[in-house]
Amino acid sequence: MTEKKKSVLTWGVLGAIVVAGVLAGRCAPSGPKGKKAPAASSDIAVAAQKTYVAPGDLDEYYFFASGGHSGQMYVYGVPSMRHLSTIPVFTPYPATGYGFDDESKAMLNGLTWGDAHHPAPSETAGDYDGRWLFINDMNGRIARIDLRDFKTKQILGPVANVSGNHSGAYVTPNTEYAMMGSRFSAPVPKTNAVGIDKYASEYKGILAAIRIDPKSGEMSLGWEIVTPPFNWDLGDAGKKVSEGWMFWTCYNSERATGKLEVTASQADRDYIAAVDWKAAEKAVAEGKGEMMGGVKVLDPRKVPGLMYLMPCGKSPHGVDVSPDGKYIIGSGKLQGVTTAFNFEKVQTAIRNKDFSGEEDGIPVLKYESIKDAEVEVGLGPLHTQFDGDGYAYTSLFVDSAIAKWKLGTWEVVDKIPMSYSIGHLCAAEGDTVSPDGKYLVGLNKLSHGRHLSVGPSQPESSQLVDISEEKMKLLYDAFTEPEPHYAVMIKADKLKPIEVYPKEENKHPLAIWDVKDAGVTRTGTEVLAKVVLVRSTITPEYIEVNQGDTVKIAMTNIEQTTDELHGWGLLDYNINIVVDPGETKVVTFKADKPGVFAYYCTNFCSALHQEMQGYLVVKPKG
Ligand code: RUQ
Ligand code: CUA
Repeated sequence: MTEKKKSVLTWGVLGAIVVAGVLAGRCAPSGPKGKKAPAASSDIAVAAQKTYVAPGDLDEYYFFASGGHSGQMYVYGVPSMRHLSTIPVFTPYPATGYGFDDESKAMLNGLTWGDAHHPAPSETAGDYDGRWLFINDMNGRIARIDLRDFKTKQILGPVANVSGNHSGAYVTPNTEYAMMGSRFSAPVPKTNAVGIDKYASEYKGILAAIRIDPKSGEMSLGWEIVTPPFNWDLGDAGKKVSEGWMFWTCYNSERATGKLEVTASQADRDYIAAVDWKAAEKAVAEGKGEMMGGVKVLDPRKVPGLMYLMPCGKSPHGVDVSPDGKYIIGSGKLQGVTTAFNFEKVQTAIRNKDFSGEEDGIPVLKYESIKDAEVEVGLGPLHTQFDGDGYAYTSLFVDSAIAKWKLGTWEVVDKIPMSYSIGHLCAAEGDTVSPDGKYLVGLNKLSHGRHLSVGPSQPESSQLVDISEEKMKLLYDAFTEPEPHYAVMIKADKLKPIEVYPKEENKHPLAIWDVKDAGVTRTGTEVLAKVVLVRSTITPEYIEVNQGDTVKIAMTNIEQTTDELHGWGLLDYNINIVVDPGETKVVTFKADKPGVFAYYCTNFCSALHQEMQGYLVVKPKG
């Protein structure tokens, strides 16, 4: 915010906010059942000022939250917490026509939902570089969103052998790989339908690396590692001193089946896997590994030095590497402490073969030898993020709070309650080599009573916390649709999104830029209609085909003006295309229903938007 704007805020808006704050104090803000004590009016005024983004002003950060089983990604601005956009990824989205045109339909490949969990921005030298955003889907898939236009460009998978891909899409510090892993171990290959009674011996876990082309971001199969049938949960890539290593948590190291909340809680510890991914790369290059389902699978027994197990509190969830790469933070989900493992000690233990056992030939490092501290953060530590001043922030699900603590001295310096039941948290660039501090968002699992009631299907609450000072301060409650599991916050000036597709970049073979070129051609029973969309006409206004024809409509929006989108809706054929300025989209369908059907522009585009319409006439057979 500029100084000038700030002073305007201080004397103008802030005055009004202070009054509002005093009023709010008097009327007691409606908390759950009205029992909550009102915040001091000065706190409200400060919070309001810190989150207020004046009309026309822009937010400082992009906040990308996964949409869980909605299959989408939500985009917010921080600090306003305004919802700016929804990026459809694994689910068709009529609002942008995603999943209706030939290209996006092919990408979804018949699936109509996904469970999208953990977004991971591309990195250069461990810092977000603003190019792409990767996100995993439980169904063995991973997607790449291009941050130049905020569109999903590629979906890879379902990847062979991976089952219940929860433990992705963590990227390595120079975006060499995005990761995957099986949460639901299964026989490999899955078609080998061995009964659950053979779980402990015949079912396998898989950890997988997806290769990313450094220029284009194109993803391809990398390699996989076969593991005991643990449930691989979350991960993080090593950075700086630990660069070249990848860490993953697991639960159910008991290899149990049935009621896991009981059966998978027998041992005192589970594990964090430490994988030397550069060694994996080398082993694959040397021809080690077995080809299974089109991907090279490494067996850690045959590649010594590839993988180690770090004992961790029972059922850990997040594993998070500190900005300098020195510490690996992991917690038993039901414990009151989180453990800071020391990467150097891990290396020493590996060198000295300081092992406490093994699992199917994978050495287990001695807990006492690799841990630096058990930090008394509070109950239910799930996930840790960092600021730029050497502090860590751990979400506490059971305590419903966030603990702030110091790396190195391990003292807990502050705690703030969350409403309610925080899952993950997201600090500004908080998992990079240079976190910004400033803001943190608590992604809460429950929101009851903190918003106008919308019936039983309740939104989730995301709470914005100021972490710029010693004490954390709650600034704002925002609400999202189900179900953000994880989020990332990127400095807004790192992204340079385009607002129209430049005409000269459109290389689509069916693009046309002049209404004179619009029209219908026929080859046998195949009809091609080249269509121009521009205010306020769809040219041609009339398309005639015969019943049974295969109709391909290629439409180009020839606008080069910001926000001038046009749509092409054909209700009777369930077709809904949205074309951005400068873009060409194609839809192919069989004209199997005879009759007269109107098509029309679905996006409000001009005073004569309503006139932007036409007719498809399908002449009956015979
Ligand atoms: S994540 S909270 Cu913890 Cu994939 Cu769901
Ligand atoms: Cu074009 Cu409305």
